[in-house]
Amino acid sequence: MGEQIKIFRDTWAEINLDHISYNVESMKRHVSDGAIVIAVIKANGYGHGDAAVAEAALEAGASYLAVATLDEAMALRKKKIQAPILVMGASRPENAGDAAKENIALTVFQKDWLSNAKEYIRTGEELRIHLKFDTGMGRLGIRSRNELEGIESAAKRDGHFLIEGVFTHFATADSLDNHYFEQQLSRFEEMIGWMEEVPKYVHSSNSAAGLRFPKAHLNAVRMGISMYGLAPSMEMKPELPFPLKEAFSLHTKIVHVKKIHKGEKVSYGAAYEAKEDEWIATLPIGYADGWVRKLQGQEVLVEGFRVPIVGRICMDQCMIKLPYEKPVGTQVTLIGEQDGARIPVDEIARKLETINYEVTCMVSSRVPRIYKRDGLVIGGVNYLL
Ligand code: PMH
Repeated sequence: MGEQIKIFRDTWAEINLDHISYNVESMKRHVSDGAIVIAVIKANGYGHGDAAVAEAALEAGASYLAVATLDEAMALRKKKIQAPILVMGASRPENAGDAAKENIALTVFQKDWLSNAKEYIRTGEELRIHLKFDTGMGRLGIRSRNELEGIESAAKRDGHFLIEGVFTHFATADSLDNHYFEQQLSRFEEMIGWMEEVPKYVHSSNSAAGLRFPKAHLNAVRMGISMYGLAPSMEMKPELPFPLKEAFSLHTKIVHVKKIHKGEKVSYGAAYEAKEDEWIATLPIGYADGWVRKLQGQEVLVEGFRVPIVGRICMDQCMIKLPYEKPVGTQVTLIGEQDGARIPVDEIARKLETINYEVTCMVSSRVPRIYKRDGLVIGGVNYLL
């Protein structure tokens, strides 16, 4: 960061790193004594950018990073991120040596995996592993005492592995009905009781459990969506223990403006027809940027006023209807704040009948990310260049 970023296009996502810091600091204060914050930065930091978010989170008090794949962890190492990293998804045993070499911890839940993996770890090197328990998510993990004992003893017998952690994942922590969450937590506690030795990190909480259930903090909380300032679910919003500050915003600039006459058409299918003389502006953002076709009709902000997207969204462009003429170069905000008005990520999620997680992730790598601190640009990434 700090270097000048080259962008040849007027569409960009802006990431407010002060908000990431604030969210992490708030969670750090909120978690139980002695528990660490693991910053979840998989999927390019939920679309915000992996390295920039990692640096901000570590500076604000997170002490561990988590990603989904070994490639994501390797990408962070390449960007000189030195903090401990856990790969939470499945990795190939053939890559155990690559992970050990880069001091990346892998998730393990099969005994066979261990016997295959040890062939790939050089003598003198040790792979840190976190055992994953399936307590009810039904995705990855050890389910029985038999499996656990087999894996734990195999890992301990072999000098290539260090069991650094054990974890599980909640399926319903963001739902106000706590029944299934309680069931999963009890099962996790029961399974930990089966271990010969409890490892250094015992973790179960995602953002929802981190925010709602101190008893599930154990000694690490995996903070994903709330770090980005977004609530894990709509129903949880009224009971957040501290306010969250959204970090993501999306902007573009008008590249063309024209007046069209009553009856004239706009975009593919000629499906939009002017009802009167109308000012139509073209924006250089489309579905290849993640601004998907279903967002037709969604409003955007121009000088703090809401105006609609009209006609079909194209691959690289879409059109909006203006109340009156605006010059080329006028900034348009698709997500975030402008002149006191605001389009939150959740509004886009609602329009798309999805969750906020999906919205920031879907803004494609064609859109550069710009990083701001104290309102000033301090760096950015253009994934194309
Ligand atoms: N831990 C694991 C194992 C996860 O899969 C996730 C998010 C988190 C922690 C962080 O959760 P949070 O963002 O709610 O804080 N995983 C996913 C997922 O697989 N789909 O959406 C979010």
